[in-house]
Amino acid sequence: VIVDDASSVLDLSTYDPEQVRLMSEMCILLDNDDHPIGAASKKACHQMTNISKGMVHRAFSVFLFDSQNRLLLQQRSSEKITFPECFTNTCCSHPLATREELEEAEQMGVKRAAQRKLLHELGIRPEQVPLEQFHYLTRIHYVAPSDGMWGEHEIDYILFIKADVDLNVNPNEVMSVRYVTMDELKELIRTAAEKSVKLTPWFSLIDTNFLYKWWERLDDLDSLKDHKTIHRL
Ligand code: DMA
Ligand code: MN
Repeated sequence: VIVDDASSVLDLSTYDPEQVRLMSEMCILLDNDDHPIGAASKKACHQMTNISKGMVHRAFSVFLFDSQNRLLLQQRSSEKITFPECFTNTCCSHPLATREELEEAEQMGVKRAAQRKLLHELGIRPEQVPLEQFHYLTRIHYVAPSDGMWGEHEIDYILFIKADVDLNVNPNEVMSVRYVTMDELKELIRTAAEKSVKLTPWFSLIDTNFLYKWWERLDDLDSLKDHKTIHRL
């Protein structure tokens, strides 16, 4: 299946041109059990009209911790078409429908995509985040509307990495960054609504269901890895 944009009539002219350009990236279409069944543009994958028909794509979410075990958060830029200005985990995106990023052995495809986007969004050089240092924990399957037209419907690979990195933030992607301790993140989330701080839905889901039990065991993640289950949240 190749879904191209001929079938997609949504007008993007009111959005940021760089973010519009990225909407033509080709994402990996999946069945509900994470088997690739084709490719479709990022634009098509994130349209609620397609999501309502069951279209689901592959994604990853990176959680990067420094040597003091603090988590790097990002606030998405106002230019983002989905979930602008929301606070979220270090970096999220999609492996592309290319040979390199489709590779499933050792989850090399999603790890390559993670390295590519850590550089693109945050300016983190690949040698500071080597592929073999990503810990793949598990997968979550979720659907979440953004606004009327746009949303997410993904099977999301959760990747943890511990690394001290140099940042060179891309302002088209990221409005701000901040390292937080566990207590600081709990406080941020507890007070988010009253302070009008917006959080992405996937970050809230991971926070509620998994984050702290993994974070407490950062130096011993192997026993927590679950590569069989797709958690339907
Ligand atoms: C998509 O993230 C991935 C997840 C897990 C929601 P994104 O909207 O930040 O993707 P991109 O950076 O490619 O726009
Ligand atoms: Mn997506």
